[in-house]
Amino acid sequence: MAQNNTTEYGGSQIEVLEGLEPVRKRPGMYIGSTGPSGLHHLVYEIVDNSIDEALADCCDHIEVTIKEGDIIEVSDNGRGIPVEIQPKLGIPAVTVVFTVLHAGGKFGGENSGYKVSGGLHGVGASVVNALSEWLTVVVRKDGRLYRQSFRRGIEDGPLENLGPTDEPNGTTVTFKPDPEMFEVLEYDYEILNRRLREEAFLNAGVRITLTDERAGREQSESMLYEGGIRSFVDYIHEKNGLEPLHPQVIYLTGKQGDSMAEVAMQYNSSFAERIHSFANNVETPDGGTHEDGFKKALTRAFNDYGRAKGLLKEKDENLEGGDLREGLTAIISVKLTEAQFEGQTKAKLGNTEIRTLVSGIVYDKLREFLEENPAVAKAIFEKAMQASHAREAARRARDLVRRKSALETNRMPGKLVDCRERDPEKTEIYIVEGDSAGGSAKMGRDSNIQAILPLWGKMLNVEKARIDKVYGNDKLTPVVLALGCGIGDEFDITKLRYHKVFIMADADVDGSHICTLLLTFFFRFMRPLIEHGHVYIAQPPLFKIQKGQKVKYAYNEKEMSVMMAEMGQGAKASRYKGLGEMNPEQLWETTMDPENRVIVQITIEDAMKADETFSILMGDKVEPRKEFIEKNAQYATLDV
Ligand code: TTJ
Repeated sequence: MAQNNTTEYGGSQIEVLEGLEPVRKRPGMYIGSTGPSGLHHLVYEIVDNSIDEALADCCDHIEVTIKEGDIIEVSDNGRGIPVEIQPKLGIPAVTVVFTVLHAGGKFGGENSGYKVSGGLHGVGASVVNALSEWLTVVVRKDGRLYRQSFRRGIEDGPLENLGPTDEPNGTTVTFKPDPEMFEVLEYDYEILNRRLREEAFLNAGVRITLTDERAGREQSESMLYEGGIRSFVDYIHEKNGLEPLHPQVIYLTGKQGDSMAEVAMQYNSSFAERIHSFANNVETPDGGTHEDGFKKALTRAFNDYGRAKGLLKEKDENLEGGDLREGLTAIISVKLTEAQFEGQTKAKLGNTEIRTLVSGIVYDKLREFLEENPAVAKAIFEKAMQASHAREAARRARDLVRRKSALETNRMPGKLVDCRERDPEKTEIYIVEGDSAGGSAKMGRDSNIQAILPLWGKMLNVEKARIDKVYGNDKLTPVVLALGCGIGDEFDITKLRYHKVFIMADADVDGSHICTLLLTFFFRFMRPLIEHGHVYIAQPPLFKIQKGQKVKYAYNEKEMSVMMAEMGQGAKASRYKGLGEMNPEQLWETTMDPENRVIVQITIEDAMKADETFSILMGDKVEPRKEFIEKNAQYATLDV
């Protein structure tokens, strides 16, 4: 709050009144705006005074009423604003509160606990008075009733002593925002409700009642949260339908000198970070030292705990802060004597000593909590580990997309055996597993329209190799280069070099893994390729059935037995172990000849299934990854 500048004003009432003129000249300077935000700010400014009284443990109920005509009434059951004459000004203290700029909240500072009112603007009741067409304050104090009224900040008359009353102590302020000052005058119940609920969370045990008395929209809600910011976390989870990961909200608190900090936190099964920080009950949307201290300590506490308990192995890297904040809802609230709000919008706390205070409290208390709650610790740790893996995977996916310069060149992969025809509509590419199959395909193809791209030779055992490593290195770059249309958000279907893209793999487990891998890759990084129907599987036969000069091919066992029966005595069946076993003519005849071959056009559903299979193969849970990756790379809906 501002300093006590009362001496500057001397004893003259005229001088005091002049003090409020700047407020009416430049209202935006004091309340931010003269739009809806400023209008609502008037209410908070008055309520803050009652909150101060509550923080001094002298008030536990604050009532805010929107009356007919958008008149606001704020009433509390505190001690009542002092009415005795202020020696320096020669007028009652309550009059000073409403007529002297920056005079609010300075009474009884020593014994009143945390003096925290006046956050974002912190301009006090006199500013509200200056911007009100009229304002009336009623003080109930020690069985007596006092009243004073103002118009546009100027007293209607002196403070009146209205005589005895049975009512308990308290203060009531009623005001009507000045139409000359505000663009809009209508109050929004929901906006007030939201902010007052926040105040109720931030000030545990204080009941705040909001009532709308305006005709046709009468409603009222009383908000009291004994759990304070713990209840805030519960509320956020309930309101958003979020499932907590562990039963109790973790509550960490401590103080040092005049400052205190409290943190309430709980993880849920979502992936979003929901951290709200406050300084002196004012939200700090841009964070600041309190939030920094919290994040730093959270990361350190979990990593140290993980190392100590062997949850993180020697070779493992530390979990990053972001990993530990996935699915975290946290409220950080600090109270300090002189909050410094920084930045253009004063939305960031700047007091450096608060960083150390918060990080110290959070680290120590969190370590303690984790020691005492190993099951909770484990659940959180595992979630963060998953986040870490997903982050790694997403990074690889992005790297791949970013490698576009290398992928955009007209350079063709060394192993590509291209066709003569240049019109993509007429051409086909066969992506073939293994060098020997590549050799047969190269010799057996129609070199006018068919291009061959052999992949990987034989060295890749897909079952053993972590498939994500395939993405991590350059194994798929030749495919991207040969197709010519890039990947991710750079994908351009008009640059496609072959309108039919065949995946030709062995009819065995390895072969099907290759298919799965390529389809997953297309699905994630070149989805339109599938959507436009450019992708096919070329199916080589499994059996050759021969009788004399007569040769037939079967694509499965059933077909084979039927053919055997048809050909009769002397027919012999042999099983192809792989594409490499076929000679060029056989490969052409059975798998590549447009007149005879068996091909399957891949639909987006097929690719989606491949993607699922792939993820199961990888032992991933699909949904969580999906949500995570969707944020990071176009077409990359799942983790790679
Ligand atoms: C200050 O310390 C001495 C006893 O009175 C304390 C005080 O000023 N309490 C107080 C002020 N309670 N409520 C207010 C207050 C309430 C409203 C609605 C508006 C204003 C400006 C002050």
